[in-house]
Amino acid sequence: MDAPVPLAERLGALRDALDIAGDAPGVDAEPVRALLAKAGARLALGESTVVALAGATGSGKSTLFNALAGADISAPGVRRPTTGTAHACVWSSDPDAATGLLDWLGVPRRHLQPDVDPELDGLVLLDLPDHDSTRVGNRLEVDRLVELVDVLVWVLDPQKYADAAVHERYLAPYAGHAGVLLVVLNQADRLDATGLRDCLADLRGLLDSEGLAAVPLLAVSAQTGLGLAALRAELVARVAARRAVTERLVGDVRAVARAARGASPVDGGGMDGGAKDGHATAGGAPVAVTDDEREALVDALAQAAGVPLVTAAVARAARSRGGVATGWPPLRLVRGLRPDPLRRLHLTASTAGGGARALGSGGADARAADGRADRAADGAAAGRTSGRTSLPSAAPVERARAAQAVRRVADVSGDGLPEGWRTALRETSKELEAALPARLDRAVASTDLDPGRTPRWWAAIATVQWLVLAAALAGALWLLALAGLAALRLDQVLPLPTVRGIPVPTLLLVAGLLAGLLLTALSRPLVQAWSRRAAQRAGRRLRAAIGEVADTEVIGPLTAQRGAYDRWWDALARAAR
Ligand SMILES: Nc1nc2c(ncn2[C@@H]2O[C@H](COP(=O)(O)OP(=O)(O)OP(=O)(O)O)[C@@H](O)[C@H]2O)c(=O)[nH]1
Ligand SMILES: [Mg+2]
Repeated sequence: MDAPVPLAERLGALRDALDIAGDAPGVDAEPVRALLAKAGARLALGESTVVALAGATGSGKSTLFNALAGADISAPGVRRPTTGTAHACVWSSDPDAATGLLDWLGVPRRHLQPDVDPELDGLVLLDLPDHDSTRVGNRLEVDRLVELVDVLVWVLDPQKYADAAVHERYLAPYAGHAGVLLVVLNQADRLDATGLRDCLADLRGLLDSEGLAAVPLLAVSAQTGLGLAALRAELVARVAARRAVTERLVGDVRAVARAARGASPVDGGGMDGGAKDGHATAGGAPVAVTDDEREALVDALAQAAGVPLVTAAVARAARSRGGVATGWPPLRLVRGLRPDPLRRLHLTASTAGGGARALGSGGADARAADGRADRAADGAAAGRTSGRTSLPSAAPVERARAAQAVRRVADVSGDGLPEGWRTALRETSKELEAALPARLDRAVASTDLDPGRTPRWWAAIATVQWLVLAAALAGALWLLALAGLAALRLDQVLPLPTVRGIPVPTLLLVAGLLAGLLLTALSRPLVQAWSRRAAQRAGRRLRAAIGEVADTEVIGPLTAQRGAYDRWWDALARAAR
């Protein structure tokens, strides 16, 4: 067997658990907090051993109490019920210490033993009201004190010793930390020898079946004094060991830790949520979101963020830039008048300042962008730098796909967890998903979409374009001049040079025009290829930006929450060992 784990270590593990996941969604940390508070308070009050006599009405608690105290402190009942508030009898050479303890216990009726038997020094004996009282106050008082005392002596009597209410509610829960319990069968004088033997055997069997085999069972008679010496010896042993406080707390820690491991407010969890037998995979190997799952998420988010629209716009912008660089000069003019497809989406190819600007002309444009924008950040920023795009809102299908992908990550993160925690992860994923459109839009808006400089040698094409255009213009002017001379009947004055019979000005005009158009047509595939590359580059950058959003806004928080559950589980397992 392993060495017993000290209380301090267990309490430390509980504190760790709280630090790690006390605030995690779906974690019911309240019982852990309450126990730590109780343990702190009780340990500060010293090592006195608080023993309570508990039991049904008329079982003989007060008579037993008086017999052990050797004085009539608590009046045994002639009329039932009698004891309504707890009484204390204190054996202590340091009565002040006991006073603090009794204040904490909330027991005002106290009796100080005048001559303290050194064997019992440090014993605080309580006579409790009846747990089965018709008075609610009595029952509440019992339940309160049962939680606080170090040792519980259950006083049963021959009539009601098998009462299911006592066994289920008060005895069975201590299975596993029997050190807290002691069971006495009082009024043994009322039974004959065989009756007592049968009764004891029956009760023993019952206790054993409840996992309380280690709990001592004593037959006593408060009236005749039978068995009182043995009971006293039990108490002396516990008082001397000065372990009752820690044993009780160890029992509490184990019970609370076991219950808390599977508990969650979402499924109403508690002890039966798979906590007793332990959950198979929680606390096991860390759950990781695979690359494929991440890719699927990034795909869905990229769609929802309008990445295809943006890359198409980048391609158009690049084609337009390439056209301006290589095209026939007059056509460039027309191109220059067309709106920039990136600007229309409030996207720019500018890298200045690291972020794109909303280039909209004013409020109306900025409001149009609101489908995907963070209203909170909007404010009066319309038209100013807002880091938002004017991309249309994601279509419902895209939204749904993104939500599904996010939920998938939540499900993967919740693998092997109790249902309550899985549900809590899903709830978190919904919150994360709701914040995504604004984050994605910002990621797109701050991505550098610059198609890049057009290749240098394209300048050569531009020069040739100008040359052939100049040739065409020269031809045109020449022809115009000839037409003017013809009108004045002077066309025979100047000789008209020809090349193979074709007049040079005509040749200049036609060849110049054809060459310009041919050059434009030939550079088209070059521009196309270049713009495709620019779009691909922008697509990669956008995907990286979206991937970052997926990591920080979805995968990160969900795996962190999962990690908190695992570590909560581990810490509680350490506490419950
Ligand atoms: N024969 C016999 N009678 C006992 C014994 N112990 C207690 N009684 C009697 O049983 C009756 C009830 O005893 P109490 O000590 O008042 O019982 P209690 O458990 O304190 O009852 P509540 O305070 O009502 O919860 C009294 O009349 C006692 O004299 C015993 O060992 N043998
Ligand atoms: Mg009583």
